[in-house]
Amino acid sequence: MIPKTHPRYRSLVTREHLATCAKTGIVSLEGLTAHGRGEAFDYLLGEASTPSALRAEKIAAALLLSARHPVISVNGNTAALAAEAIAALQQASGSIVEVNLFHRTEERIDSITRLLEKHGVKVLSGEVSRFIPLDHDRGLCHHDGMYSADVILVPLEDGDRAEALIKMGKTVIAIDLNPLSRTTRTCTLPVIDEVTRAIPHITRFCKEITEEEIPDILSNYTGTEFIRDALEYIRRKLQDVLD
Ligand code: PTJ
Repeated sequence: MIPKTHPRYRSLVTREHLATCAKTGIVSLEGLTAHGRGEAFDYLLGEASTPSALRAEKIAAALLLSARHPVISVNGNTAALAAEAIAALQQASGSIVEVNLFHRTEERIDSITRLLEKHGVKVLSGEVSRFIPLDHDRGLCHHDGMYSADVILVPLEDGDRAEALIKMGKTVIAIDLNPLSRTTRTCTLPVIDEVTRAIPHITRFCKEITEEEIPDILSNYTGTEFIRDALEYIRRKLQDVLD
């Protein structure tokens, strides 16, 4: 049992939860190592949403609200960590939710879908095809989901799919704690924040933003500014320790 008084209580409980989800196949074993990498960057980012991340989350909300066909792509880690939060974001943004896995098996698709549905998410079902030109199973998606989407939110992406989706002309919002990852550098809008903080923030902004505000929110941003901000934040934090 993890004592509530432990200084790293939240982190330990999250790890325990992910380990349990790995035993049931919701999270892949590789997903556990991916989480560890995320935790390391979260440490460097102060384990809190930076002002820059909050600005990205507001822009993400505006992109989803103004989309013709917004889609949220969910993998094992995201479902395990944020199923309830995804239900709230789906409702606030009117997005379609599609399960898309790197380590794809039909069993994992089923158990992740069931977990999401238990928390109130409406999950797109039916046939998938290799609509995304990739050599691995993340290329499999639904015609009425990602294939038809104009804006796609991809939490904890594994890299090359963001690039393929951009080439298909889509606007890609990534949630990824690693400011140097290929996903972060390739996507349209990197949200450099922890997924369980980022999704509720985007949901809150979806509820707060008015239609009139959207053009202004979307008028002036580049993905690289959020990468610079995160790296600068980490640099200052390290400098404080060294001084
Ligand atoms: O469930 P599957 O089969 O689709 O597999 C999912 C994983 C996560 C294994 C797969 O997508 C993968 O291998 O991802 P990567 O390439 O390790 O990338 C995941 C990125 O997410 C890394 O840059 C991590 O820093 C980041 N990350 C990990 N945990 C979090 C996170 N970002 C935000 N919040 C987190 N909790």
